[in-house]
Amino acid sequence: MTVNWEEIEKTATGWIINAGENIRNSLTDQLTILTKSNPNDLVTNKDKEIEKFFKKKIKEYFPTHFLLGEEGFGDSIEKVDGVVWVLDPIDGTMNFVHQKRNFAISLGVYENGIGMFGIIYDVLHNELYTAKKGQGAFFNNQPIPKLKPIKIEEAIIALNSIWLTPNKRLNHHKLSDLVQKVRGSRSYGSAALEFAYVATQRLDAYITPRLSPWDYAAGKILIEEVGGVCTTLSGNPLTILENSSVLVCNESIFNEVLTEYIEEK
Ligand code: 2AM
Ligand code: CA
Ligand code: CA
Ligand code: CA
Repeated sequence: MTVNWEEIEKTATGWIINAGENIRNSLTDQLTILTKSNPNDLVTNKDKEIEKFFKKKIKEYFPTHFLLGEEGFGDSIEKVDGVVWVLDPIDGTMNFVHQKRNFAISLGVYENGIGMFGIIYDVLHNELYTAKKGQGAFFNNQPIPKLKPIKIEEAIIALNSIWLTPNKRLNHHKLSDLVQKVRGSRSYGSAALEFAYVATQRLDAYITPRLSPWDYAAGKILIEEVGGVCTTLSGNPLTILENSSVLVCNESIFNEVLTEYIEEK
């Protein structure tokens, strides 16, 4: 099967811009809000609507491709073979519901497990991050420069403050040491945007013990195209087949962050 990546890129970008416009035009509409795994894990009718829109379009335009989507309207994927569209229709649903900003549509298109094209659309700011394997990363179609080395004392890192409290996944004392060592810490509540911020050097690292493939499918391609690093919190590669912990990092501080400050339980 020969894949026309230019066509995928053009078509997917058009669909994402349309979906974003749809969201921006409906921000004052009444949302139907449901909870998923716990009372703070939200999903709305918009998340589902956008994923269904992609499902319909992909089946129509690219019938041999698969869709792996957060809301479950896509295919159940057990192997990485073929072309898989990994979609998070709204990344940062809590922000979407409560703040009406700081959420994104995230799409990574993979071929046989390799990330080929990634796109993260910051809907409220109308800002588009794209990446093509081996051809660089772009912010609103302008090339994003390669990441410059930094010192850990001057780094700004992103993490959810819950991981600084006693928890079952990470040694929170070590992470607190990191927060004290670096220049600043932030929490944006959208993994895709946090990837995009590390890729554009607004952040220098993002640490999270629990993400799903649709949270990082696009971000992984973006960060690798600017010379950044993205692994599990054990330093292993990420796959689109299972949930994972994630460290996204400027390469110059990657080893230090991983070995000195991260200890998984
Ligand atoms: P979501 O908004 O698409 O669910 C919030 O810190 C970040 O973690 C968001 O990118 C959010 O994606 C993601 N996330 C992954 N699993 C989650 C869960 N069980 N509950 C809330 N956010 C989750
Ligand atoms: Ca969710
Ligand atoms: Ca998500
Ligand atoms: Ca989501």
